[in-house]
Amino acid sequence: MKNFTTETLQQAITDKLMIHFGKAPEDATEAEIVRACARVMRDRIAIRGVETRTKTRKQGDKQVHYLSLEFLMGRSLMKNAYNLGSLKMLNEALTNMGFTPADVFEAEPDAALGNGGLGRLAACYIDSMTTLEIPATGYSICYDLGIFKQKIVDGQQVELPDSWKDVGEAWLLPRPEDTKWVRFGGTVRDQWDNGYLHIVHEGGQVVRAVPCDMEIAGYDTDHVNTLRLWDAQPTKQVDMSMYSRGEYMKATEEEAMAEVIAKVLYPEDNHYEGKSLRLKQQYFFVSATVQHIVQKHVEAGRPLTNFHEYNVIQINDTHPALVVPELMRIFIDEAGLDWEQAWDITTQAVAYTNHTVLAEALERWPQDLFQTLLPRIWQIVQEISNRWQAKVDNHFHNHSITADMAIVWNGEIRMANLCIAGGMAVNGVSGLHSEILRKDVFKNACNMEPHKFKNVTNGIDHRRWLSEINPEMDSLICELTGSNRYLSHADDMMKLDAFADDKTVLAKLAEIKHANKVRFAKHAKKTRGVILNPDSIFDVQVKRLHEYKRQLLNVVHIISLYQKLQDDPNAITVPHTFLFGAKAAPGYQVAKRIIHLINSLSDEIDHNPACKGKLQVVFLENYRVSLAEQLIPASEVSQQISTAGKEASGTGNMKFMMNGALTVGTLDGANVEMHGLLGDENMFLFGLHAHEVEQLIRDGYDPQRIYQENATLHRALDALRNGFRDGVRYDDLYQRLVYGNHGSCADEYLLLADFADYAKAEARMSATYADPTAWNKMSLHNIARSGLFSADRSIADYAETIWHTNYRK
Ligand code: CR1
Repeated sequence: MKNFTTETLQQAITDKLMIHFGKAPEDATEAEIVRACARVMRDRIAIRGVETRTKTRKQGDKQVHYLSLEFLMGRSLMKNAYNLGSLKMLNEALTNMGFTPADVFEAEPDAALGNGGLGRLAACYIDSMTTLEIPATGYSICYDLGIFKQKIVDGQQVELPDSWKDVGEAWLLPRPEDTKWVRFGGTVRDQWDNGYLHIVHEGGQVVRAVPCDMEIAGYDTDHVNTLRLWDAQPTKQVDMSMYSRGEYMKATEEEAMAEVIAKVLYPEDNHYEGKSLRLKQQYFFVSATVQHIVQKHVEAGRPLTNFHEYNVIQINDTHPALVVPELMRIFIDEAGLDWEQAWDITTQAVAYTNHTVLAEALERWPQDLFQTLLPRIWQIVQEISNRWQAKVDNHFHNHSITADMAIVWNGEIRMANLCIAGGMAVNGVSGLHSEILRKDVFKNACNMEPHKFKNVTNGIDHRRWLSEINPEMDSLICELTGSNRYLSHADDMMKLDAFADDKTVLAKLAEIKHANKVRFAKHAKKTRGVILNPDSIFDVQVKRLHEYKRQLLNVVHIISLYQKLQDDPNAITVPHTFLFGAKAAPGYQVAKRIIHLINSLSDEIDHNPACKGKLQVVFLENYRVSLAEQLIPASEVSQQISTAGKEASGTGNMKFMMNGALTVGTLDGANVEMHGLLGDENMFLFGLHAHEVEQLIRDGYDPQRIYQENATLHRALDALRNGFRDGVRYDDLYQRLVYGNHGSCADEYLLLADFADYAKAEARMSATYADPTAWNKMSLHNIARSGLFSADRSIADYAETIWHTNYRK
């Protein structure tokens, strides 16, 4: 199909505006123009989608089904125009119509159907699967409300609803003809029918799952994939007989119960919430998806015995783990296969990605809740569990190993063990993380079935996270590498290494960074009224707020700098701006206190004349994909300082590296691979290694000793107790670090143990910053070697080692 020209695009947008809103361009609001543009793009992609599906069907290609409770898509207008090769035309068309393109893009709400890394990863992966022309479908829930909007009021986080659909709906294509029905509760019984025993599951509540598809265009390809978002709707209409009897509430009860399933995304990141509504969400989208996949396979005229040769189901963490018993249910109850056949197919079709080793994030559903809500699935899970346990017993003859690997144990269903038993592959998301899974978290399972355990290091969509958001850098890379080939072959960026001693190139790099900083400063002033100094170091920590990510370590270090500056006004020679952005889960009190602390400190420093032009702390409200897109190209220092062994991979780290920021970080997650590419000389590494963390905890960690011995640290921590200008004291955080509180041991994440080394790394970083040539050279090496972290590479790894599908090379 021919590309848009500026004229055809302008005409198409004008037509949409008139048809949908009855408006001429000059009368349209920005929201209306966004919707009109989205519809035009959507139509174009939808046509290609039909062609892709026809081709896939004809060729009989194996399909990938990527299930995730989160897809953190962000904005789509610029992305789709970019992938369709129409971004330039769109900019011109909008300008011709009297709009400022940047304002139009800015008016699109983020589709924020995710919390953080896990959801954003799914979004990057669906882009790469499409670009690599793998027939793939993403499946999730069409939440009404995405992750909450964060407002800071008196230094504290307040959550507001995020209704993204008003405008965002323009991307969605409802497909009521593909509706599925999902049953909750009810009873299960056997029934004889013509000599055959049947399972009858009846009663309870049936919810309708209606697909709303978001079509995904790839880069430089006609291939289109689909992100299928299931919306929940009641089966029964409002009961008018009840209504007419005056029982208004009761009449709408079923309707309300169904709709609540797709109402809101759970805002916990890296944390398990054992709520019944969450379990309903999981089964709702899993059941609808599995029904759909099996139906398509059967409709293609194929026997179920070769299901796994044509389908692979990748589950993003354990949230979609019910895929395993749901496949079994459909194969056995609906298709009449016997248990062995069904299990054989299932265990060859499913693969599981683990994203965390944090104990509080591992899903374990209480048996009674599970049993009531999903009676038939519960029966199947029990049988899976019994057979698995027999196998384990037979292999190890060891009670404690049997207990460790059990699926149903002590009145709980352990979802990770279910995934290991029911799948053909288990992968971690970085080298270190996968090693920890093999040697520690899933050690016994790995002993029994070592072939299942793999690693696929995470990656990011470098077209969005570099080329699209940092256009000057994109031009420079194209110029230096001789073409734009790097967009589909990210390792082409390696060619930049050859320019490490080229003064002109280094100067150009610095110029681009500075211009990005100026642009961000303008944006921050306009949207938040914050004044930033573009001649200071932009030292950034943006990610979800979590104790293991150690924002508090950063804060304590800043306090120590602040105190140093009070003793000696010349202590800081390079002006330093620390930028934070983070949402805290609404129920995570400690995380909320840390946000409050950052704001108190920011206010304190702002009011201290000795800090003027030298030290500033800024908390950026409502950190999200679209803010990251503005901030990352302007960042110089990337803080990746989690306790070693805790951050499975990190993906923000990759985005910063790719945009030339230098990392201050621990040897954790994908930082380890980064260090392998960069060496000590191109990043600022500090802190305990994962095995040392283990060792220290085994030997008995004593933060009080460190507190007593390190005077700088002692003084900085004391400042927490005494509080700041705004009168707020942080004795609770002080207690948590030095003595432990609320049932937590003292300094669980070893901030004190790593403090001294962290301060040294920051000092090395500041000293290097004072030498622009050295800095720019490091920055260049970072960009050059970041190609490994392209999501295209990750997806190629999945295709080769787990999915066994073809892909565009
Ligand atoms: C991890 O914490 C990783 C992403 C994506 C997160 C982070 O280190 O980069 O997943 N884990 O793999 C998570 O959300 C539920 O677990």
